[in-house]
Amino acid sequence: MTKNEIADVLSDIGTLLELKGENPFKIRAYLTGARALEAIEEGELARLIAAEQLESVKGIGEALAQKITELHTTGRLEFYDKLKASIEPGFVELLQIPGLGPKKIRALHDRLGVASIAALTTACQEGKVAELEGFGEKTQEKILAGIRNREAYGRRHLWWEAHEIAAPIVAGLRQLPQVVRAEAAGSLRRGLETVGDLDFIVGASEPEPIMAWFTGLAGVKEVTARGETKSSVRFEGGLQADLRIVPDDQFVFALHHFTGSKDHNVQMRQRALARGLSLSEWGLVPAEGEGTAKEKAAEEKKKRGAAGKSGGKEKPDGGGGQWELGTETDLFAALGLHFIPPELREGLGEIEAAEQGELPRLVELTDLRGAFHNHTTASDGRNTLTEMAAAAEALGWEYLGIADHSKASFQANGLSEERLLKQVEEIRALNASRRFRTHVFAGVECDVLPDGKLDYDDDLLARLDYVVVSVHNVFTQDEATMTRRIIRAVEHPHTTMLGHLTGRLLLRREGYRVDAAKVIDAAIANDVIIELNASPWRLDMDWRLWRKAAEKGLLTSINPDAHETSGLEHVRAGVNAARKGWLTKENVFNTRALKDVTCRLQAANDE
Ligand code: DGT
Ligand code: CA
Ligand code: CA
Ligand code: ZN
Repeated sequence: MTKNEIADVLSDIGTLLELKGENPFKIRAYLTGARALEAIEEGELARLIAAEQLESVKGIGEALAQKITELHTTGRLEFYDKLKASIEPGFVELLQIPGLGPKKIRALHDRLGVASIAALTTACQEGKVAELEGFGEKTQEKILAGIRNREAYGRRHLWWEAHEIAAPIVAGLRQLPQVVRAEAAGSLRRGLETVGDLDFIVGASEPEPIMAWFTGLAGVKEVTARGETKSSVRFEGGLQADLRIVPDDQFVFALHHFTGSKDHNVQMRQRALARGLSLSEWGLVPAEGEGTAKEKAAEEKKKRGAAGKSGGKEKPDGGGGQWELGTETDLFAALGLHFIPPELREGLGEIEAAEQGELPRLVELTDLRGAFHNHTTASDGRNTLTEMAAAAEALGWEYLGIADHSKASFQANGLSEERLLKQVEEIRALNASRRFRTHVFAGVECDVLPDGKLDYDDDLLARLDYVVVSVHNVFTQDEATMTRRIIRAVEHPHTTMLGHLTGRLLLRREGYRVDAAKVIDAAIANDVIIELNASPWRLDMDWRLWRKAAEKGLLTSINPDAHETSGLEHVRAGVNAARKGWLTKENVFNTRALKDVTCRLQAANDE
């Protein structure tokens, strides 16, 4: 196990012990141990364990050292397994409600006998929770809202989490000898920020062994349907998945249909009908009762033939008039369209653009050359500056922007002026040492105070390479006040980019109210970048706003907001969102080369 995985286990133990009402000193020892572990480097941990010197680290005592060693060497901990098994399942569920920590759950249990979400709902509705000491009306309302949100969102899952389940399944399907082609379709393929269920499409001649493999997957909790060519399963964690197996000559039609979206499909079918064709998940055939269908189809085919592009051909027997198309590119071409990337298939004008050859050349993951807005152990990150730099180098990035929290974010261990200046020195020294090929930019994620002022003096901000400004508190302001507050921060001469525009947490928390159009205009007017926060649970600013904003001239930066080395890879989720927002490489700041980035940051500082 890595040090961050071990730290997760220790924090988890702390939470579970607290749920059990254990001794607070014992609980704190685990949390302190987790923090201490995060602050040392991976290599250092291995060395300390080998030398049996873990106890020399401040915050790690004998008992903890032993547990860390066990986790590090075996990846397991008996004590932890037993502890987990001893907790009522309803308790763990209660932890998922925002605002409910172990202490409150304990109190609810001891004083009201609450041990499940259902019991808690009743207790809230009867007003009993509000009467408890340390709770009150407001807390009760918040808990109820949390439960309602959970119900409303409960059936959807973050794209990232769905992808982590789907990717190995697609890979596994492709390994099966009967499988010709396999793909994950649906909202996952379209890169939507949340996913309702997974839709696997397989082209194969012999479905039975594939079905058996799929329904027998290790993570499958329940098989909800099992047919000859279609099965549905539910995984641990509640995500469901449909598998459809079709003869390979239908694969393209099934893939297109089940990729959706529904709106896109409706428009595609209308387009087909207007050409005398009928498009469905089964194929593309002349529409019934349409005299000119075949002629129109033939005409279209001739055009495509002249363009010399696609490999589509009619079935040799020609009997049913079924089109045999090898790829989605052929399918689109059969309807006179350029290939439409799945991310754009939302029925928002992509078909018109594809007809006119005006689809954008969408930004790709490999276009990124670095990323801004990343945290380290200096604030609330879990990897040190050098670990983050090493990880960026391993990704082949030319640069990495560090942006730890500012002092007003005390709950995230925000940096005082002195600590920030010290970090800037460290970064300059790291760059000078040439230890990594990746250049590190010294920045900060500076809190926007409730009145729109920034959390540091201008003199200090001027010494940084760049400044991300973000709202982290007082979310309850009305829309006009919040909009004024953010615009004031955007207008600050030292602001380089605006962090997470709305502060939303997908499936957990709505964003604060803000007039996005006004903020976008202010950002453009002040040459400020608005980030596309790529954290899988943020993806903020929302993709639905990007197309228009970019047309007006807004620049974005796909920022992972990484709090550990693995978080840097979240840029992939950001690229999905950017693509859904019709963005090209030119719209994204961190596709630029190091020298161009340096140039722009310096120019902004000299103004
Ligand atoms: P999700 O699962 O809620 O995140 O969203 P999708 O888009 O994956 O939706 P899903 O799983 O219900 O269906 C997959 C695709 O199948 C959907 O995007 C379009 C297609 N589809 C499903 N039902 C219909 C329908 O009633 N009409 C049309 N035109 N297409 C449908
Ligand atoms: Ca789906
Ligand atoms: Ca589905
Ligand atoms: Zn933030």
